[in-house]
Amino acid sequence: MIASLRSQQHRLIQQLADSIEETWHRHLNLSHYGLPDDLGYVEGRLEGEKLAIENRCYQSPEFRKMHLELAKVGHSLDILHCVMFPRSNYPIPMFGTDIVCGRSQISAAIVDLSPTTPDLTLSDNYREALQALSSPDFSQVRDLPDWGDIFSEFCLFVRPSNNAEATLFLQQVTDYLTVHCQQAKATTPVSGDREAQVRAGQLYYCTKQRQNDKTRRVLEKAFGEAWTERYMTTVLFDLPPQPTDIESP
Ligand code: 18B
Repeated sequence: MIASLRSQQHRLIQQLADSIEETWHRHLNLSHYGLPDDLGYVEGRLEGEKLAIENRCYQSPEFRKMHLELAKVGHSLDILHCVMFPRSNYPIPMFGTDIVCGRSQISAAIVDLSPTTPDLTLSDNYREALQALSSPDFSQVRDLPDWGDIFSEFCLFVRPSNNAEATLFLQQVTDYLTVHCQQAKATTPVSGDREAQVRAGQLYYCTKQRQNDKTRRVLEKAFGEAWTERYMTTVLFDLPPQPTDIESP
C-alpha cells in the first residue's frame, strides 16, 4: 500500500523514503512494530481535498520504534516524516526528519540527531562522527521555531532551491542515519538513573514536537481535534513506556 502512495509523491520524498528503508535494512536487525490497527493507513478530507497517510513501522534491538510516514493532501501537499525512538536503555539521540512539499516546491527539509541528555548535548562519539561529514552550503537556511531548542548544533533546516540542493539534502540525511545506526550498534545499554535520564530526554523531545502547530493544523482540518491529539500522542510522538517498578532480585 505504501508503495502506491510513495510513487505519487515528490521525487525527493520517494528517494528519501527508499534510502531510509535501505539504510535501516543494511545496518539493523529489523522486526515489525505494530501500530494501533486503525492507524496504519488513514484517509480524511481537508478543505475538499483528500488527506491520505501511510505508516511503516519497525523495531530493532536498539530502537523501540522506527517510524516512517508519508502523507499526501490532494495535489497540494506531500509530506515525509520519520522518527527513530531508541529503547530507553540506549543513551543515544533521536533521529528525526521531515520534508514538506507544496505544489512541486519543497518548503521545508529538516534533519537532526537530537540529544536526550539533561544538558541537551551530543556525546563526543556522535559529535566526532558528524563533524567528519561534509557540511554543504544551502542557499536558503530556515530559522527554527520557538519550540526548536530540542535540536542539536548539527540540525539542518533548509528550503532546497533546486535539484542539486535536494540531492545534497538526501545525502546528508543518509549520512546522519548511517552514523546513527553505526553508533547505536556500538552502544552499551545503561540502566538505573542513566536510563531514567534517557526516558526524560525523550519525553522532553516529544513534548516539544507536539507543540508544532503547523503539523497539528493540517491534521485537525482533516480529522478534527480529538483524533489529532490521539494521533500526535500515540503515533507521531508517543512517550517511552514506564519502567517496571520491580527490580530483579
Ligand atoms: N510540518 N509534518 O510530520 N516535524 O515531524 N516541521 C511543517 O514550510 C507535517 C517532524 C518541523 O517553522 C509544516 O513551514 C505533518 C519532525 C519543523 O514553525 C507542515 C506531519 C521534525 C517545521 C508540517 C509532519 C519536524 C516543520 C510547515 C505528519 C524534525 C517548521 C511547512 C505526517 C525532526 C515549523 C513550512 C515552523 C513544518 C506538517 C520539524 C505543513 C502533517 C520529526 C521545525
